[in-house]
Amino acid sequence: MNTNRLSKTITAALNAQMTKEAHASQIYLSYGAWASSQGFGGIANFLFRHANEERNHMMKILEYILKRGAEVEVTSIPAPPENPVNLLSCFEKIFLHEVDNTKGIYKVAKISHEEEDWATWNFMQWFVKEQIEEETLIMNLLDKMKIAGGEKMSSNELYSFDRDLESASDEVRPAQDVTTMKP
Ligand code: OFO
Repeated sequence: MNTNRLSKTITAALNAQMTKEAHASQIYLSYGAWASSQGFGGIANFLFRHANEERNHMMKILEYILKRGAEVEVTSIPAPPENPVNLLSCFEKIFLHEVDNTKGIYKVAKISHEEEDWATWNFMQWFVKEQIEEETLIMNLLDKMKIAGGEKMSSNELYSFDRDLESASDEVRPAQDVTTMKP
């Protein structure tokens, strides 16, 4: 008896999105390492925490695929892009990565809607909401940086920006605590 509750198309789309979340995690990880090497310990900390968050998203999709009786396909992750040239470009690049990830999520949501797979459509709504929060978070940081002078931020501004991110709230929870019911 076949107990798989996901179509081939939706399984492929979910697996692709799972890899995209893993890629997002690698991007945050590599930018975090870059920030740390530039002396921005607070920003590095923020980016490392976010790398964990993206990994949790990857796990959330993996668990969902398994829960629906379909097959998980773990593939290689594309390498992160080159390091940013400065802090402003770091957050601009992050914003563009988030927008790209949002597009991936919309794609899965669209397919689930077309297939009338309401379980997956409902599952994807958590990600739709999460992307709004993430885009807003980065947008706000970009606004702060622009107000503080953008590329020409003074060392004082850079210092307080770095310090602010060090103490920003940390909502990352270990992957094993994150479930579909308790995201
Ligand atoms: Fe997975 O939330 Fe950002 O990209």
